[in-house]
Amino acid sequence: MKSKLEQIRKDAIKAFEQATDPKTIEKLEKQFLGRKAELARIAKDIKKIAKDKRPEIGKLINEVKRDIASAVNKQRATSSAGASQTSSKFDYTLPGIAPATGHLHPITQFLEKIEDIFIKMGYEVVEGPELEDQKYNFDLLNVPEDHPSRDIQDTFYVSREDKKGRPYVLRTHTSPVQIRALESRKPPVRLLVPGRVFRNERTDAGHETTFYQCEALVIDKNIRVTDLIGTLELFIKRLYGDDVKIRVRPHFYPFTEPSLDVDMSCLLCGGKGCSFCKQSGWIETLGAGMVHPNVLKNMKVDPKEYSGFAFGLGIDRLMMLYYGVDDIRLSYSGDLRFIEQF
Ligand code: FA5
Repeated sequence: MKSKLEQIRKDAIKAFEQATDPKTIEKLEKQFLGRKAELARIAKDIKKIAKDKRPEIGKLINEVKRDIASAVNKQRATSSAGASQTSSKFDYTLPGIAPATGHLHPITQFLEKIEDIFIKMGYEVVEGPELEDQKYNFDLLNVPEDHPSRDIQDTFYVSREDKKGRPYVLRTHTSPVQIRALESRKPPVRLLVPGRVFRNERTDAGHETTFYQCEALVIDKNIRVTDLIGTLELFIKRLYGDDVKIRVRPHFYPFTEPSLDVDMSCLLCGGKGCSFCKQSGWIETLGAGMVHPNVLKNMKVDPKEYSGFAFGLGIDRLMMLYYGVDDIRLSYSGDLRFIEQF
């Protein structure tokens, strides 16, 4: 009897190990543990066994039942896990999809490079308002009300009015921050003013109605035009490398005397001429000059004691030359195919 029970246990465990689908498992369960199973028949006939052998055989019957039951459970668990894996549409082995993350706009990234260069030269970074009082945007910068140079910066006005009843203006350049910064500072100063400016422009590859400038202002004793040109040359070379050429032209700005415009060789066409540089091989990148004595006076700085230089970089154009972008309008298009390249 003992060997018979051992054989049932062996057969049952082997059968369950090979069973993969739930139906076969159910059938085998009935076959080995059901009311008509051989094991059930042996248990029923236990009284026919000699009395002294009954406890041992009874114990073995229970053990075999328990082992077969655990083989049933084990096989059910394995087959249902397998079933859920094969029926699921989700492939756990595929690489995940990285969540979309944003990054800084190329103009901001580029501005940070510029700030780094000037901070290393000892400049302090300051900011000012985008909606400006005409007093700061024009008057205190030595631009009289009826002066034609206001027309060059023909621009956007809003309904808010200043004390003289004139509308506020979306600032046309970062220069008004020169005046604002000197309201709370005394020379010597070295300031850098990054910011957004606005002009009523006809847009093309090199002109936008909204763009970025970065103003620099240095006031100290004995500051000369050679300090200005040397600073600009050092800045441009640190940014673009030693091979880039710059060209300095006389210009007129009411707030500087003398005034200059500084051009850079066009890095997009290598100086041959393209639509960005209007076929000239040069890009006008910044305006500069020695701070006009009237402006120093408006800053409550004595022009007999101090002198200074200032310049206003056109960040968009410098950024375009740096990265090889050939149309300024791409920067503000919101087109992700452009933005995602940086
Ligand atoms: C000014 O805005 C002066 N405030 C600069 C200055 C500061 C001169 C301090 C002297 C002392 P200008 O209008 O030239 O100057 O503009 C300066 C730079 O801004 C230009 O060289 C050009 O790079 C950029 N810029 C001007 N207009 C546009 C525009 N519509 N789109 C893109 N960049 C422009």
